[in-house]
Amino acid sequence: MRFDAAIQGLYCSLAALSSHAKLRTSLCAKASLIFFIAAIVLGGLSAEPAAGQYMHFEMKTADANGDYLWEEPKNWLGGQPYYWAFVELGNEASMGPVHVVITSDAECFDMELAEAPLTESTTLRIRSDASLTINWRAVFSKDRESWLYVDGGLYGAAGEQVIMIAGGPWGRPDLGLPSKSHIIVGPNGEMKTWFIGLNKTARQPETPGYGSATGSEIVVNGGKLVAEAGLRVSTTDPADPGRLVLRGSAVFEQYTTPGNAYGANMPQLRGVEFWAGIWEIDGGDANIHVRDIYLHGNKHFAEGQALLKLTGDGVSTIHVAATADLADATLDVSGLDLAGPDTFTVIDAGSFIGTNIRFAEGTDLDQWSFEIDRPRGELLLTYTPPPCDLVADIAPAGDPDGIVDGADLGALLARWKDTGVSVADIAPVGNPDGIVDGADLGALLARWKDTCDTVASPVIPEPATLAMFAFGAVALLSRRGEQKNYG
Ligand SMILES: [Ca+2]
Ligand SMILES: [Ca+2]
Repeated sequence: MRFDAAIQGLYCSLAALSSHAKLRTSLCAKASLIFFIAAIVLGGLSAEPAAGQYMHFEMKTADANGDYLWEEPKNWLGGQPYYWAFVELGNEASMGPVHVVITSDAECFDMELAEAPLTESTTLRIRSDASLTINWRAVFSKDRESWLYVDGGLYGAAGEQVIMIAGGPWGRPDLGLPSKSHIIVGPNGEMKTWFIGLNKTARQPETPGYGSATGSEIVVNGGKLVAEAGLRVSTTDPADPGRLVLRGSAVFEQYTTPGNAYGANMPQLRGVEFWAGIWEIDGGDANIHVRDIYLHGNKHFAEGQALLKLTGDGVSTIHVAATADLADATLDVSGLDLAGPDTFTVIDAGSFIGTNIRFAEGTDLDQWSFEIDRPRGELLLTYTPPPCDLVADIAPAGDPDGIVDGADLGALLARWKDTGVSVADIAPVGNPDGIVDGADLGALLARWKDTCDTVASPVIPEPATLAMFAFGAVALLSRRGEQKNYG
């Protein structure tokens, strides 16, 4: 860290011990002031802007879309890139939401997004060819709901313990709205910092000035998320918890020994922590390598568990180098659509501490089971598809293939007018009448292209398809009739 930032960092470190955000900010701002006074006395930077200017980001004029562009560092603070600048995007002076696009490599010391009540729906986008580096701390949605799109890079300065908070504890109860942050990392986007917190809940409801932070989320759509020391998902309302979503080939990494992120009054980090939060992994292609995970109930209230939600057509393994503590967790597989019977490694850890995990309510236990292999440190999920029971799936004979198609139609027609016990006597369904006739043909066509997966919602063939098969059936039956006549 450079010298001037070190001075400021000293003040900010002292200030960080305070639980009062404004005090922290003002102390840090004071560090800026002291630095500038020192600089002026030394005669080195007398032409630089006054410290007060560091509190507000000077955006360029809005473009045709009404978006403000953060094109070059020189566009803010009098022509110099100031890595110690305090940037507020959406503050008291905005009198409404702002929409900012970062189009090149930018840097600042501290950032607050949607910092004041009128800034609801503020957006910040880091373009795919741009980056933003934070040198100390960022709070996205400090007061109000905001959206941050990371199509390029969002970085905490390398070697610094930079904290990024999504959903600050300053939500204004007077508006009845929580601060809520949405961070969306695009396919080529990368968010990398020392520590990430969702829905910071340092204050208790009885604390004066209490604000709620709920529903914040980080959605990684195939990009990369790195929280070196840890990521903590918390909430002030378990009915609207925070969530981390990994989609497609998203990468998620956490690897250093956790430290103490929030200050002296906060518990030690436990790597990747979910306090009544949702961890959703979609698609089965995510690449997850973390040091520790901790899935727990609500931090401040009795209700709520952490939810591990697996969706899509595959299961990604959570690789945990050290310990997995499933202190209080629910496993939701209702959104999983797997091809066939298989066993998947959901968690591959060095060891388990707690193993208090259960399926979500309503899970079909005939299809799903899990096993915790403590010696191996693995949570294994087994899927058994429902038995294939398609009334019209009669071919190949003796070994039906799970789909109602032309082979089944052929098998039925080959048994046309059979009486007695016949595999093709399928109608009336559930109470066959001992003859293979038009009713059976109709029952089969009504289940055309049914598979075991679609048996609950039969696909009705297009009228043209039906007509074609009806024609084919008549022709075939005619030939059968002819054969009979000549046979
Ligand atoms: Ca079949
Ligand atoms: Ca029948």
